[in-house]
Amino acid sequence: MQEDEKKKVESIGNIVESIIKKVEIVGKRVESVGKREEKHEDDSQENSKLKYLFVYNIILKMNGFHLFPQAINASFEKQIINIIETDYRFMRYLKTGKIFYQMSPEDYPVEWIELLRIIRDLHESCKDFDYSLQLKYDPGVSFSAHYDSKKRWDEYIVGVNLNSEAELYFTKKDTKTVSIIIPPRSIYVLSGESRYEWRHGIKKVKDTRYSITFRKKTEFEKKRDKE
Ligand SMILES: O=C(O)CCC(=O)C(=O)O
Repeated sequence: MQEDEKKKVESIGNIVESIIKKVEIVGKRVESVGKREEKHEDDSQENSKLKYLFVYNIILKMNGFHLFPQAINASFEKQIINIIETDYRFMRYLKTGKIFYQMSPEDYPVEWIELLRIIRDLHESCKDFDYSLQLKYDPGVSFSAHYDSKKRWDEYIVGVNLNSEAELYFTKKDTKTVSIIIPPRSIYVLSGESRYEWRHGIKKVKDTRYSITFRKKTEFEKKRDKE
């Protein structure tokens, strides 16, 4: 590479790095605003919903990623965790340390129906989910970066983050990793670029964390189900 080309690449690298730093700072600010707001938690989430959607979409410049902090209230969160902890119908233990079980709509508890209603209200494209995956992360457990299968799942993937905050990170070849702290009781959406162009993962959690991800099956997956 020519010397001046190298310099250009370096200076672009510096710019990207400074943008990422800004994203991290904004992420921390959003988090602390979130914490302050939790103290005054009530059921009218309309304002914060719009604010967070704006911050993440504009600053991250990652098309298709949405984060909705305080999407559910603390008592509903407790109810959901209690179900995950006590419903052993489908429980499996993974080598990675995660505990997980999958569900189809016919097995959804009523709370899952309510969750789907909340999700639909947050984002109109998040509907017709016919698969849910429950995960429990003990402290120190992580989920390495991956793409969710295009073949098996439709575009919109929704994650519900419960009990503790988590660091959700995105990686892409030749691009610096982007990390976002997602607070407990938040809901995130992966679609578009954030779903297809970036791999996502969860860094080792500090405290026990639960997540539920909702997906919509593709025709391929529906056929596979029947076999
Ligand atoms: O626990 C999470 O929020 C992430 C789960 C995930 O990435 C997956 O199920 O593919």
